[in-house]
Order: sequence, then C-alpha cells, then structure tokens
Amino acid sequence: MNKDTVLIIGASGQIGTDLTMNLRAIYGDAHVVASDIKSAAPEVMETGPFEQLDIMDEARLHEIVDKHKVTQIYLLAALLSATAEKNIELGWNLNMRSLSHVLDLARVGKIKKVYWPSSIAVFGPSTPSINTPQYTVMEPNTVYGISKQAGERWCEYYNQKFGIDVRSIRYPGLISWKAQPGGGTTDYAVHIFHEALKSGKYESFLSEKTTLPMMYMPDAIRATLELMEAPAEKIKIRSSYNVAGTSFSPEEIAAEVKKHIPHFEMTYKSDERQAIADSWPQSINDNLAREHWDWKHEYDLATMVEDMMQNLKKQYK
Ligand code: NAD
Ligand code: AKB
Repeated sequence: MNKDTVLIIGASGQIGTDLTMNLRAIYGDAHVVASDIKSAAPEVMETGPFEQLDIMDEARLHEIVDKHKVTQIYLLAALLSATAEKNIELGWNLNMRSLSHVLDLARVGKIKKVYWPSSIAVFGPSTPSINTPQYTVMEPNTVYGISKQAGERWCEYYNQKFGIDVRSIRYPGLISWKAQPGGGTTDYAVHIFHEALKSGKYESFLSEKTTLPMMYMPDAIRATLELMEAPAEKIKIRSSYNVAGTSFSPEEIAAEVKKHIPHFEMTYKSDERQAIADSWPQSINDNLAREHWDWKHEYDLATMVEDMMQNLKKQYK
C-alpha cells in the first residue's frame, strides 16, 4: 500500500464526495483525510477521518497537516461561477487564498504534491469556441474565470520557481449522481435528471442551443487520478491541462433523457447564467493531455445518461 497521506479540502462537494471514496480505495481509508467547512455525505464521514476546516484559517490547515502527517493535498474548496458572480469578494478571496495557503505549505516542504482544479471558465468570449486549444487567447470575464486563470499562473510559477509538484486539470461541466453541484453554470445538466425523475419536467436556465463541454464524474475522477499518478517527467504542463469528455446542449440532453422517461418535458427560461455560458467554449481540444499522460475519456452523452438514470432511479425508488 502507498505510504502517502492525502488531505482533501472541500471533500463535501460534488467532486469531493466521489474523489474521497476513490482515493480511500487506493491509499486506504485511514490515509485519506476528508475536510470541509461543512460535514460530508455519510459514506465519507463513516469510512475515514474527517476534519472541519475553513481553508481561510491557515493555522488550522497547518495543524491538520501536522496531525495526520499529510503528504498530498487535493484542494477542491472554491466558489463556482454562478455563486462567485453574486459574491465577488468572497469568490476572489476564497479561490485565491485557499490556493496560496496550500502552495505555501508545499514551498516550506510540509507536503510533496498538490492537486488543484481549474476550469473551462479560464476561457472567455474572445477564445476560439470550437475545439479550443490548450494555448489560446484567454480573457475570462467572470470572477470565477479570472480566479482560475490567476490560479493557473500561480501553479506554474510555484512549479518553476520552487519545484513544487503541482498538477491541474481544466474540468468541463461535471455530471454526477452522488452529490448535487455547488452553484455553477453547468448545474442544469445535473438538475435535469432529478427533476425528470421527480416530476417529469424541468425548466432549463440555459437556452436550448447552448452547447458546452461536459464530462461524466467517473471520467473526471479517472483523469484526476491518472494525472496524479503519472511520473513527474510526463507532466509537461504545470498551469492546467485541457481535458474533454463530450459536448451537448440542453435540447440534446433533454432528448436523451426522454428516451428513458418518454413523458419528460423540458422548457427554457434563461437567467443570468446564460451570459456566463455564452462566454465559454463549446468544445475542447485535449490532444496534449492524451499525448503526455495517455488521457482518454470513456463516456459520451448516451452512456452517461444511461448510467445516471440507473443510479438515480434506485435513489428515487
Ligand atoms: P462544490 O461547490 O460542490 O464543493 C466545494 C466544497 O468546498 C463545498 O463542499 C464547500 O462546503 C467547500 N468550501 C467552501 N468554502 C470553504 C472553506 N472556506 N473552507 C473549506 N471548504 C469550503 O464544488 P465542486 O464542484 O466539487 O468543485 C471542486 C473544485 O473543482 C472547484 O475548484 C471547482 O472550481 C472545480 N471545478 C468543478 C467543476 C464542476 O463542474 N463541478 C468544473 C470545473 C472545475
Ligand atoms: C461551473 O459551471 O461553474 C463549473 C465549471 C465548468 O467550472 N461547473
């Protein structure tokens, strides 16, 4: 068994709920410390250590790292796009300070490896929106996107100046059944399943033709673990890697959901999240992730919807 001890910060969220269980399967339950400002799902709380942590409290972070002899940190705590637009100051402070607290722990030699997720939100309206390349124009126009772009610069800086082993992925919108999403622009693609199963209808807050890059959680978790397990010399990009799963619009996912629930009806009423979605790419080129560390997605829209339906139907029975 691997001797590392991992700390996950933001373990109660959409990614943390799945990632914690996957990391516990690899490192052993006792070697994966979940932490968050709020308590986590029962399976996370009951299978291994959990520490209450406000990541803005740097002294408490050091205390937890010392107590558990942590060697790796997965930093997931953040305000996502829609929530950050409503609270600019908290979005910027939380997304930036959390990262500097963790990178500084690595700089003083207390931890060996850092994982920090970026997002397709690093791109903006002037970015080529189809098959968006790794290196391109990046002028994000949301607080969240600006914080992710600044975070990428800091990750690369700490790698180059201090040799910190920091790794990152620009996740697309993530779809999962274990935990609800936490305030993003792509959340409609999770809500749709719950509402379809509960009431047979859903009102999308994005318009029918708004195509965005998306990924099913098992692919996102596998990408994260493969990136983190890859030999350091293979990781040639220390800002953040483009990765792609599938791309679809609300009307395309609605048609797929209808195959499982024939009476399902979707209506559309755009809100302020439409402008955020319109500033993001429609599809992502992930050739460099494929080349450098052999990334390859598995799920497309149909297989993802099939799996979501199977799992959520059990929950709603
Ligand atoms: P989430 O909102 O579901 O979870 C974030 C967690 O952070 C929550 O459990 C929250 O309680 C916790 N948190 C908030 N403030 C905290 C604080 N001060 N101290 C400690 N914990 C705090 O988010 P997620 O979807 O799991 O995203 C995790 C990371 O992945 C974020 O950096 C996000 O930007 C990134 N990401 C997510 C997606 C996606 O579609 N889910 C896509 C791209 C990037
Ligand atoms: C959001 O919509 O904010 C996230 C993301 C793509 O970063 N899902």
